[in-house]
Amino acid sequence: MTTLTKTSMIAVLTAFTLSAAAPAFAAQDTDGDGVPDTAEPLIHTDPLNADTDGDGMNDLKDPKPVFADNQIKADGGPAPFKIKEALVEDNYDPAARKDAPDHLELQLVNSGATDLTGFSVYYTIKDKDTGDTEAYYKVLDGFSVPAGGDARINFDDSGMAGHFRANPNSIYLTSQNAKTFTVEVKADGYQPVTVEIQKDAGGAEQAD
Ligand SMILES: [Ca+2]
Ligand SMILES: [Ca+2]
Ligand SMILES: [Ca+2]
Repeated sequence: MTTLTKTSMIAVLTAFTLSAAAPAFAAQDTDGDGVPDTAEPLIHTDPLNADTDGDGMNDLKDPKPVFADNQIKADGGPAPFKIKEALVEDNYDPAARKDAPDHLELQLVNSGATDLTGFSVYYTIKDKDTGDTEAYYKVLDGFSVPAGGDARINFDDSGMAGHFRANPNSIYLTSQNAKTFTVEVKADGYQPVTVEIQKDAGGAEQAD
């Protein structure tokens, strides 16, 4: 009886091991955050970013993986820059001279006498119908705005300078509803500058 039970258990364990090994590919976790690639879209997180909202807590441990607290402090002197243009649709790619897929794009103009560096951004995306809200914090490594000049921040993951990764499973890209964006931009030493952007219903679009 004991032997039979033991044999049965081994059979069960073997079967379990085989079945556990079989879906190993399906359970691939590219960014190593403990959330399988196939599960990331279900919780609206990024399969290529272990900390989708940028709050320092990885997607598995984060109780709100797409809602970062605002880490931008309202301290410093008056900002010598302003947000001249803010887009979440109808983007244009000047290099390729054609429409670009919809993404968050900000044009910053620096009216000061020194180059600005040390930028960080906090932005929220609110679904106007459901009220669902996402919030992201990002330090813009390598981004600067020259004195007396301008520069653009693009959240489109194209890999070019001034372009930063955005969550592909955000409600911005997965829902057709109209949305409100609030954006707060800060340069080290200066107070943040904010802007609000409205997005029409219809969902974010790929360029033709
Ligand atoms: Ca993952
Ligand atoms: Ca992730
Ligand atoms: Ca997080």
